[in-house]
Amino acid sequence: MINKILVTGSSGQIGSELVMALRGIYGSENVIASDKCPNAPEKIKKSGPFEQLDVLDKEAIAALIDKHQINAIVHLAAILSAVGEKNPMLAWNININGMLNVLELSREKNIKRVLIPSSIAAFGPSTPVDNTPQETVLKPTTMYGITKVAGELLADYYVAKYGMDVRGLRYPGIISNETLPGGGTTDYAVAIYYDAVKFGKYECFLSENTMLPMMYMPDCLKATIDLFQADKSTLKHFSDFNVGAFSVTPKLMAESIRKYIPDFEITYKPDFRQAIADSWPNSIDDSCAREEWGWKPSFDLDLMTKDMLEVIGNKHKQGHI
Ligand code: AKB
Repeated sequence: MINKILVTGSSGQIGSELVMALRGIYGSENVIASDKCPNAPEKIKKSGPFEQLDVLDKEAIAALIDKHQINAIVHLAAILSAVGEKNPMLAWNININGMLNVLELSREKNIKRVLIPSSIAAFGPSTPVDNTPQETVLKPTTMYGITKVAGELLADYYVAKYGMDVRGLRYPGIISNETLPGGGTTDYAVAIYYDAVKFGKYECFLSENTMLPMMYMPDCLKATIDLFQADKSTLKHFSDFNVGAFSVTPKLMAESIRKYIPDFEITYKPDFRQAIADSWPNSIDDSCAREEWGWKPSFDLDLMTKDMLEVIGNKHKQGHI
């Protein structure tokens, strides 16, 4: 039975919300949040255990596993695409060596289940762009993508060679209103909502028709937890599930925002992140996730826009942003 979960990278965009969701299911004391940065969000620190942890420090991870009698790990600590292109060796080191520390310790200490996300960044310019299949060409052109492909292969290797239970899903761009994303190419899709509320305008670092797969945080949490809890016997894949929700361009997102903020203005000033976005798919075929563990998203673009603007609008009124 899974009853003590360690989450790495718990102060990040996904971690800060996933920890709270997992604590709701498994009990606050049973979900150990950890992050390299000692300043965890207040709600994480107040609601349960938090430990400072650098995933490159294998001994420190081992000590935490022993201290808390961890038997499952959700490994979120990673460098994202844009930061990874600015510092490729940092991305390689954290994403590969950090992951190997988690996989090796999981093997040594008989950790029952490990979840390590991958990303649409595992795909590259030679991958079919529309309705990208589960099994397809994986030749990414970013260091982040290279680490994600290697990560998927490593995870499957540990499953096949050691009979371990390692799972993962290829996140699209994740949009949320609690913790800002850190250093990705899809970050515009969060910033646009904050700037729409605060300034009524946004300058986008991708061009207007750049189509990318995206997902709202409630669906991201659902996908992650559903895969984490899925009955192993139903899984044919392990570490590389495509998961989709909707696809969107900056222009379509601006139109969705104008339904609520009619004067919203968007301008475009593509930077180095355009080349990254251009190497990723437009849309994702997630039929394997649907068949093997019942994946089904709840939010489309307009439903998400309504919720994002409500939540961020309230934060703005209360002077929090
Ligand atoms: C990024 O933009 O780097 C991430 C991702 C798609 O994995 N959000």
